[in-house]
Amino acid sequence: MASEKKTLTGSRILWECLEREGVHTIFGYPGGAILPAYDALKHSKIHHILVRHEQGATHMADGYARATGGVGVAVATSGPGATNMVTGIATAMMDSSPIVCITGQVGSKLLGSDAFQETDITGVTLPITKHNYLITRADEVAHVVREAFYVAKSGRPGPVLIDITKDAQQSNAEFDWDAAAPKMRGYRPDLSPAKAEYVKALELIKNAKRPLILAGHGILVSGAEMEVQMFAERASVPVAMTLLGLGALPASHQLNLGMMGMHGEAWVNTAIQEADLLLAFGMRFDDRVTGNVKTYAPNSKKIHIEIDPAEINKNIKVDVPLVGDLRKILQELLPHVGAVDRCEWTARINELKGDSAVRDIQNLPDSGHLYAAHVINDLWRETRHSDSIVVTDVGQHQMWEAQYYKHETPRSLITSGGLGTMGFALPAGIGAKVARPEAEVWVMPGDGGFQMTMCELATIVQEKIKVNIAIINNGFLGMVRQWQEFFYDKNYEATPLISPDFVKLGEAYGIKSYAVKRRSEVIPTVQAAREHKGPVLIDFQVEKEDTVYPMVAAGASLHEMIRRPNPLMETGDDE
Ligand SMILES: Cc1cc2nc3c(=O)[nH]c(=O)nc-3n(C[C@H](O)[C@H](O)[C@H](O)COP(=O)(O)OP(=O)(O)OC[C@H]3O[C@@H](n4cnc5c(N)ncnc54)[C@H](O)[C@@H]3O)c2cc1C
Ligand SMILES: Cc1ncc(C[n+]2csc(CCOP(=O)(O)OP(=O)(O)O)c2C)c(N)n1
Ligand SMILES: [Mg+2]
Repeated sequence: MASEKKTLTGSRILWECLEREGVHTIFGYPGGAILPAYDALKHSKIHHILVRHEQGATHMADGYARATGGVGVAVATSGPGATNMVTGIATAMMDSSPIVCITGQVGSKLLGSDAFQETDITGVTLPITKHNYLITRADEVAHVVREAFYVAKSGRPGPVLIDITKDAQQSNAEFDWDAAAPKMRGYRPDLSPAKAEYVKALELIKNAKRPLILAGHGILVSGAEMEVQMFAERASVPVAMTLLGLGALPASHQLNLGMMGMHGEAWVNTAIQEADLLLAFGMRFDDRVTGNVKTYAPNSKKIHIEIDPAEINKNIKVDVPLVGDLRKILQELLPHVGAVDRCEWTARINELKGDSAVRDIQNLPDSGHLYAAHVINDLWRETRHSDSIVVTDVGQHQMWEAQYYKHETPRSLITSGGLGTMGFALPAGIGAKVARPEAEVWVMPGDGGFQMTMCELATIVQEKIKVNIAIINNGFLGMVRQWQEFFYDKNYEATPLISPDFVKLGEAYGIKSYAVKRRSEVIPTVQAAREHKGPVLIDFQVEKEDTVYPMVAAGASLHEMIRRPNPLMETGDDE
């Protein structure tokens, strides 16, 4: 669009800037302090999706961002509308997801007077946003919005909040898009390593006998999937994945070892402990990944490629930090990386893999019990050749999904990793489907997490959003029950959970709904859901007291994993 100056209200400038940023859909909930902006939507092409709770709006924006890499937008009123966004903002912050949250605020003259629905939301969200702004004048809107989008998506992405007073929305200002271009002198998202660091890294790579790539979420953010695969193949380096990195390298790739960490594969964790060189690509050594840091990978040198300097040496001391964009750094490294024979190391890893059959649940005979692993593995087999996205909630089902759904493509798993936010799946799944309407979206919550945001079923119906919902219903807050089983003498305090009849609930919203209790029913029901044009809800009633194996207990060393006792004795009920 050609640059021209025109006089508009702050509200109209807001939407016009969003349009120019490429936004076509926003997720929100109105109220008094944001009403001028809602009123001005009539002048805009932007589609507004009415959510049922502002937390849902933030997770939808987050799901939208994670499905595409673009910026998701959520809108709320002041006070309770804004505070309802806090969990979603913190979720996006922990997982480096670019969202922009716009909140109405009381009139600028009332600020600080405890006016009706006044909350200092910039104060509240200061530690959980990458940056936030309070706008009190219409002439600030354009440059703040442009800056907010730039900050949200550049460097290490993250959430940005814009709080706009009611008078700033209502009053007029001259709108000049070009003049509002971001100019941020102190903000440097484009760092790159010094030449000497590259030399040191290449030396370590050349001399390593037992190297491992730790593949993280930064690969997806950077769009470095190809470069990582080329690096791994050229130097014959096996690859271990973080939860948020899954899909960065196809699960079926021969160098892909699977997930690391607390519920990762035992052979992956042991390989990390035995490695002599760790190449951390866009991952931040979360405590779910390292176990006890004192005993973490004691014999290895470490190269950390990471865009955020604050992550270097934060959890794990590294030998060579390469600070900058992963893709660009790998492009620099690749021409200097040569082929190396790693027969011994590969043989050792294959030996470690040898005892993995204990988790091969898919090949167990049908005992009449329905396990979450069966459901997830069957869902994977049915959807593996389509462009599908699974959006999980938090808990046992999340870990089983990571273990049994083999992600072949980037951004095909969307999950809350760092904050572990229950209630994430349904709204984030809505956001993902809005962002990628051509994709087949499977929302996979537990019975606990689903009940935290199930109000968004109405959003699905009102907006005619085709998602399939696979509730993994075990009658428990399963992951907490598992910790009680292991560490609190099976004292199941506050973890047994009753739920409504999910089929009736779905039907009350006009959603086609099924209950599945037997393994033989899984595939036909998944097929029926895929064929149905509208949204579908499936209540998978699985084993109540199943356990996620293997597991590193909190504080234990990474290789000290609790293993499945016997594949045929899954639960107390079974014995
Ligand atoms: C119940 C539960 C159990 C869990 N168990 C496990 C487990 O067993 N295993 C596991 O792996 N996780 C597990 N997690 C998830 C874990 O908590 C972390 O969220 C996850 O390990 C983080 O992965 P990451 O470091 O790859 O991603 P992030 O936390 O998103 O970090 C990505 C890093 O990449 C950097 N980055 C971003 N963009 C770029 C770029 N362009 N170039 C370079 N760097 C970039 C960022 O600055 C950041 O440091 C679990 C979570 C829950 C809720
Ligand atoms: C908002 C929130 N509250 C509490 C927790 C702690 N928590 C982690 S997993 C879990 C149980 C989840 O239960 P459910 O959704 O049924 O999934 P399951 O583990 O049974 O698969 C709880 C309570 C959390 N992660 N998020
Ligand atoms: Mg449950």
